[in-house]
Amino acid sequence: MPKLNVWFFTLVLFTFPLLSTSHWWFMSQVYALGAKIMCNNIAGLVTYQRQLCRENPDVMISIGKGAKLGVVECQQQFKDQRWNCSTVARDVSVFGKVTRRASRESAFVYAVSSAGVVHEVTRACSRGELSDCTCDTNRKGRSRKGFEWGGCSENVAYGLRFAKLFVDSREQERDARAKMNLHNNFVGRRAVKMHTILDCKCHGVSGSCQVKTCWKTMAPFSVVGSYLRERYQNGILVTVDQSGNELVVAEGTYPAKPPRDNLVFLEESPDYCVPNSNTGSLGTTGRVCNKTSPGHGSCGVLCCGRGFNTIQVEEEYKCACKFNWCCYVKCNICRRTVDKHVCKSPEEDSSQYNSSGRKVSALANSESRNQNRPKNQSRKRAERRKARKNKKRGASINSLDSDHRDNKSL
Ligand SMILES: *[C@@H]1O[C@H](CO)[C@@H](O)[C@H](O)[C@H]1NC(C)=O
Ligand SMILES: *[C@@H]1O[C@H](CO)[C@@H](O)[C@H](O)[C@H]1NC(C)=O
Ligand SMILES: *[C@@H]1O[C@H](CO)[C@@H](O)[C@H](O)[C@H]1NC(C)=O
Ligand SMILES: CC(=O)N[C@H]1CO[C@H](CO)[C@@H](O)[C@@H]1O
Repeated sequence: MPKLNVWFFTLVLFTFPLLSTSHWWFMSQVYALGAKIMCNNIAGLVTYQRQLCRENPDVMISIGKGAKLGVVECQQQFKDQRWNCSTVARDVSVFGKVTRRASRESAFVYAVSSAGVVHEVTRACSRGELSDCTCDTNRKGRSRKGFEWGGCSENVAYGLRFAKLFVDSREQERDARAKMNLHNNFVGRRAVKMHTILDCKCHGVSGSCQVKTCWKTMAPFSVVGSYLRERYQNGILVTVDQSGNELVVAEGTYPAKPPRDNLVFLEESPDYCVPNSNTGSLGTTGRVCNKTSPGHGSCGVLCCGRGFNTIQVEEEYKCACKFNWCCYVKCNICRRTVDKHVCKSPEEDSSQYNSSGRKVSALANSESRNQNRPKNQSRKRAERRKARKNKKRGASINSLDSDHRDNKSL
């Protein structure tokens, strides 16, 4: 039974078109439709979640937005990795089978989505969109540090409480996986709490700051995302202890609880190099990689040593920009052809493997890519010949480009 996934998916889909429409318009729809009907139509909620939904229909939108925020941040954090947090369209679960496995990646997905829920619920509260929540009323009057509390201090406590109630209530089992999920949800929620910052404004004659008012606010969600990414890297393999009640570090000499701010997982991850329907790995065939990067996103890492093909794609860019008085910049759209490097499929790389599927040469030579594409090779050669000819005639093949560049510097 895929936990998290179904409600997660429905909420993401459900709220996706709303992100651009007016909240109030949507809320009126919710009330028109009736909270009961709405809540009964979100697939995959457990009984307690349906109850929370009916009692707090306004919060449900933030939960959906929070789940979406988590997905977007996950994809941002992992865009140059073998596992890129890709979602699987038309699967009832957003992440396909990845989250069914108790892997490090699942740990991240749980943490970042529960963090997203805290963030969005708290934000909605600050914007006055939730009937049941106000700005943090404890932050008023004079602070110990001598400034005045003002504005709206964000009520992270409310966001934390609601996210815990809603997201954690999915875990109805008492097994190791449920414990893993609860731990990672906690890490995600705490990440938001840890990254609140003080925002201040000065008042007084010519900015003398005689009076300073401050309020608590949440850091941009990308800060939380980067923090959780680091927690992912320091994730800990755990197992349950003999009593079956506690998660303990798997590779310890004596049973030790995992540190509470580390993500935990129960199963090692696949390498995500080749598609595998059991693990939810999509493989890296066709992924765009960076030929010059030594580390993340490099062709060596992303293509798993299979090598890459170089393709030419046409790209649009702004050119011939002119500054107009006053005050805007007008540009043309130009096109140029750029080289992109995309990972080979295992089949294309078959020469590198012998019959038992083992790699023959550890050095999957990236230059070998040329052998597979004699056509493009010859085309390129022809282009080069043409370029040389043009040069002789005193005209650059890039004459169009250089014109634009000249305009730009005017
Ligand atoms: C993520 O990886 C999958 C599988 O290789 C690929 O289809 C998808 O385009 C990738 N997404 C991004 C944003 O790179
Ligand atoms: C590729 O990696 C290099 C080195 O890290 C970097 O300077 C360059 O901007 C990257 N290129 C792309 C297209 O991301
Ligand atoms: C395939 O290559 C591996 C590694 O080089 C080697 O150990 C293995 O014996 C080879 N198998 C065959 C059938 O050639
Ligand atoms: C592998 C590769 O780059 N193939 C391209 C070679 O060029 C033709 C057009 O001439 C493209 O269609 C191929 O995709």
